[in-house]
Amino acid sequence: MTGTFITAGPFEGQKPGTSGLRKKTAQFSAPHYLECFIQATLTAVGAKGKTLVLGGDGRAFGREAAAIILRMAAANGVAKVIVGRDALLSTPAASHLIRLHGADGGIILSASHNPGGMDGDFGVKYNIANGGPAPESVTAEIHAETLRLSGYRISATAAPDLTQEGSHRLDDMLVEVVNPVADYAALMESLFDFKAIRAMFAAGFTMKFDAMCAVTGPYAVEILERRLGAAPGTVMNATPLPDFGGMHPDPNPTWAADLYGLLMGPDAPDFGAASDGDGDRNMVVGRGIYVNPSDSLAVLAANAHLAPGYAGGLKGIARSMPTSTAADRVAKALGIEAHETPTGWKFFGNLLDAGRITLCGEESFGTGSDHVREKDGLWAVLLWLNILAVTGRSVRELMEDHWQRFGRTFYSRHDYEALPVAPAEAVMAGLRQSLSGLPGTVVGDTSVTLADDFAYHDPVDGSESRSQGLRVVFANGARFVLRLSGTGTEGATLRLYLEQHSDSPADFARDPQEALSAVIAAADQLAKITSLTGRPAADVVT
Ligand code: VG1
Ligand code: CO
Repeated sequence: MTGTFITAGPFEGQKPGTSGLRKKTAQFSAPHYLECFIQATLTAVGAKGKTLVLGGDGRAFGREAAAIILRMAAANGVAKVIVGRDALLSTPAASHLIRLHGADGGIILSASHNPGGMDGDFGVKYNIANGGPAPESVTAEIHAETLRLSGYRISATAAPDLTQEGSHRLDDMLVEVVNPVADYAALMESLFDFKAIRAMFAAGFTMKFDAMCAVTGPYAVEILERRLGAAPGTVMNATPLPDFGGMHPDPNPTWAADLYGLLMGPDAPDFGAASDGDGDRNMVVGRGIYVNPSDSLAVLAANAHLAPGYAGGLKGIARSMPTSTAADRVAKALGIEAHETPTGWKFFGNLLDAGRITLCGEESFGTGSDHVREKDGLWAVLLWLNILAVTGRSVRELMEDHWQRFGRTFYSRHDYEALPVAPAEAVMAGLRQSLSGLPGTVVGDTSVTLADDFAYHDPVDGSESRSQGLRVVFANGARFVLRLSGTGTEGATLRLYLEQHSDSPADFARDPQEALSAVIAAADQLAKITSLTGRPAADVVT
């Protein structure tokens, strides 16, 4: 060990949530706060002699944090760090670099879909050697270390200039500054039929991609405009900004309202998509038609074989528990395994590593495959484009074809954001207490068949994860799920997930909120959301 030991900490509350540790930027950048969390991470995973990947989504404090982490890595005996130029790496690109270089792990500087800037959020996530988010066993060890430590080790040497690609030294440690886009773009080119997509653009196909002033801008410009020939200007908000230009980089109809409005309006292009702060989420919109993320996973699974990277078919499909069952119906038709995991990408890692699944997804605009170990926004957009190019169908036609074949699974998520903690916990506690008595209870014109607190038994490593969300299933196939967000930094966010399947073509054109109205009412009756929170309606509906 080299460098200086600075006495500091421990800090309470450095417990990684659904996806790393997220706090207000002001808190993360306060003296010793980032440093103590990084020291806990380096100690917990054993840094000496290791190779790490480092990068982030360009939000405020990212470059400063990268410089601090490099000086700490050197002082903790790390052998080599591969860093994206300007400390930029999308989350899927970081996952790919870890795998490509056989690195031992990586540190991603992002609070993902949370707003950025000095009055926004910052985050740090540790990924393991498979390229995926650290599993609960590792994050628990990091958290335990945050409470044990008494300071951190840091080199006095300045970090190298991260604007320059190439090899640098920091004391005994090698720092390799790499182009953040090149390897990722090559991976995409190996998976998809770029020739067919290029021909589709050349024939007049139009699209808009909203990078939301976050990390996907440079990736999308390189891939969509330069390599695939989409018109210049196809990528909107293409320059990553420290505060994301004041945007909330969460690709959904509420926060990507400009793109959404464009696709629903008279001048709509053929296709629209958006990504989030760190590039792992995607929203897909066709001309006049919104594609629900759960449906997107199902449609991609049913058609993935049309892309060269998946021509051999799928091994299996996994979805998070609150994600709709639309993908299960595709798995059944394909005769492949279907898995249901807790919320958060870390739970897909073992299934992907074991070769049990090829595609996986979450209702929260996350879709991905075994090409990396993170969800991947641009990957999903390219798979959609590949399918559109090969079939010649529009997004609307593909959706309607899908519903004809598999039925339509109406789905919506209602978020009650920034609630005071007490009423949010009261909603959860109240429903949890009533679960055992619910089966058989008549609600509206149906009755409860199953009510539980979801527990996951990992079929690969045998680990158990309890209390992953309250779910209530009805005799008519409707279902609702209730859980608290693990990515917020203010109060509590309650997520209500709603689903109702129909095989009747007469239903397919129904508005989802209307088709779900009975299960929405049932959820409020059983969970008492309106009365306990005093909120008449959700803040964000997707
Ligand atoms: C949310 C989503 C979850 C997703 C997670 C990280 O978590 O619901 O599906 O994996 O964000 O996404 P939560 O605990 O707030 O519900 V990202 O793009 O913010 O890394
Ligand atoms: Co994200």
